[in-house]
Amino acid sequence: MNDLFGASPSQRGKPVPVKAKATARAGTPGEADYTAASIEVLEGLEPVRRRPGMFIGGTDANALHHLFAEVIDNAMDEAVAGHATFIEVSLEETGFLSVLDNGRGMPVDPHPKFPKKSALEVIMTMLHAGGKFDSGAYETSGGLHGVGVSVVNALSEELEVEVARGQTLYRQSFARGRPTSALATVGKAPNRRGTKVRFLPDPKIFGEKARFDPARVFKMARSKAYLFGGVEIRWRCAPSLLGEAAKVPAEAVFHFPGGLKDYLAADIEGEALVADQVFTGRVEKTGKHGSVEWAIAWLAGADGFVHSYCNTIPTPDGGTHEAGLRTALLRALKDHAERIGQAKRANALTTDDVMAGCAALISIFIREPEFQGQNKGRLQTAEAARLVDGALRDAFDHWLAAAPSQAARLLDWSIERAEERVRRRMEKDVARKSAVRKLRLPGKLADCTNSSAQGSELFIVEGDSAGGSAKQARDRASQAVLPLRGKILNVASATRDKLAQNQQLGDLMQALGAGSGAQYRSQDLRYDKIIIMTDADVDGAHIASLLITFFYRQTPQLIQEGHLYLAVPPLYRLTQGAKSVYARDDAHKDQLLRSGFTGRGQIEVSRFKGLGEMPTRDLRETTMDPAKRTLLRVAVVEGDSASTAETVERLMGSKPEARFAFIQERAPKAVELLDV
Ligand code: 1YM
Repeated sequence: MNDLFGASPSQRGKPVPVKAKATARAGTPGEADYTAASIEVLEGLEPVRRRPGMFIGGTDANALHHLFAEVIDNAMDEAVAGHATFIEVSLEETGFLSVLDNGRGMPVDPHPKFPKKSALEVIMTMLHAGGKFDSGAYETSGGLHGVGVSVVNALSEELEVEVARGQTLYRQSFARGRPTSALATVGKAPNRRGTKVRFLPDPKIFGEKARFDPARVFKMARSKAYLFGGVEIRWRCAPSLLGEAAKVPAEAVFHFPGGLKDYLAADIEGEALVADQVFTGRVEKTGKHGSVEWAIAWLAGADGFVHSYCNTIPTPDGGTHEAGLRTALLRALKDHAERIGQAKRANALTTDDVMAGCAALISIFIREPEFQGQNKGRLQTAEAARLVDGALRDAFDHWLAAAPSQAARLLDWSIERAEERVRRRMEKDVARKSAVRKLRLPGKLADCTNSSAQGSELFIVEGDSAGGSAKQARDRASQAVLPLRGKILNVASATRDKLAQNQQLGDLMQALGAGSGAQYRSQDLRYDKIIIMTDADVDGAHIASLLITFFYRQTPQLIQEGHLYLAVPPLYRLTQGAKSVYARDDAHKDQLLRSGFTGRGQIEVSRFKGLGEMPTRDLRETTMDPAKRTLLRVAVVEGDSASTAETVERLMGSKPEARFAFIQERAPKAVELLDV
């Protein structure tokens, strides 16, 4: 393992965004900055083994890979702080995973509070408060958001640490968090420095079959190199762990000086973009503020994504830095629209419209980040929003101004998304409204099961007993039945208030679903045919005329469009032997009797008192079955609408003398009346 400590500090890469705490504070570089006292010790590791979920969020594959994240994050901290230039990750056939860096090396001097122990042993065997170090002691904090490498140690069957520091190589071994050897000097380490942590996760915690997934570890390691362009990450994996067609190589070196720009390019390779240029940039640390790096493109044909990071730690649940990104992009785009005289068009834009199809990577480095949520996957630090918003808004302003045609394309594209969004919401509203309308159907209505109006029929019947018969006789799929009780209100003579309060007519309107008067919408009508089915007597005719008047006054369009019908139930049944026929009215009955019917024997005549007393089969066959029934369509004679209105008013209106005059005019012709 000695030979792994290859590079010297002089090989360090370009300046890094965040300076090490000690360097920044005391102005003296290197390992002398460390004071063991800055490690705040809490307690032993027993709680970690007893309740691992409290520390790493579970014991599943995610938790297992968190162990790796913790270790590599410590090495990344060292690189980001400017002390290390490369990191090596190797996955061994035995299941051991090792991470090495060429940083300062973990401190090995005696710990002031525990003079018998080295700082290294304290780091590895004790839980530490609020991060690895006391507040302000360290610029970045990685890993499990502060739980520390001692948690990895506690959950490893075996773990060994090697430190090359002060020209000397040290080693100490542990099992399940307890030292199995003292910190030992194992040799000289001239021109070498750094830390190596090699560990095997404990099968008692993660299960016998738990193994690191090479592809996942590979991706995590490569991601770190993208997130911090100043580090080189060397990858090695035992070939036996890789399948034959493995996409993961046994060895690789990751070094991406282009940082997030390279990362995004790899992520969206082959995708068509809305604007051909990618919006990238970085703002280095200024004063006490952190630094920001981003790469953003808009995909023309695919869903977008935002991947955010804080101190190279992924924040899959977003947080304040993502919020800053969204507001910056929206505001800058709206400002740009205003500058080019398009403010009105851009007015309706929201962050969702700008973020649709937006593929964004954002990485920030700040001191003492605070994470939130079950898995600590959300950044909470409020300052991060201001940091990102400030950095991105200016930069995006410039980017838009510098490339007007790209900016125009992006603006148009976002406005289209906004229009699409408004359209979708309206469609949803309409769907919701009709769902609500359906829900509020009157209780008396026995609706049909077909949801579409096409081919559906509504039978309006008089009274509950007729309603019961009609419900039995109907075809449930296409025929609905609404029973009304007794005589309905006469619309032509009622006041508006009375009309509005009338429950029966209210039920009818609700069942129809299309509204009335100026609000009538024929596309909302829930049935194709509205069939008035009243008894074949004078009362039935009166109720039918009241209903027709109602439709004529309230929903004339429904009549004009041919939706209103009258059913023609029979008044008599004539039986001769096994044969039955039905007669519509007296004239029809007489005609049948005169013809002598056709069968043999005496003809028996029965008069139906009402639909409610008609046997189900008879009602179905004579009146409701579309294949056998007769329907009369109610129509307003074309070209004569003025006289129709006049007649309706005369017969149904509020002046009884008009009706009386009508009867008097026609009295001489009323021969039949004497018959009753
Ligand atoms: C393979 C994992 O852990 N490297 C590492 C860890 C530390 C240091 C350097 C380090 C930090 C400081 C001073 C400091 C750690 N230090 C501590 C503690 N690689 C890996 N490299 N000297 C060395 O922050 O001041 C914990 S880890 F607690 F000592 F600060």
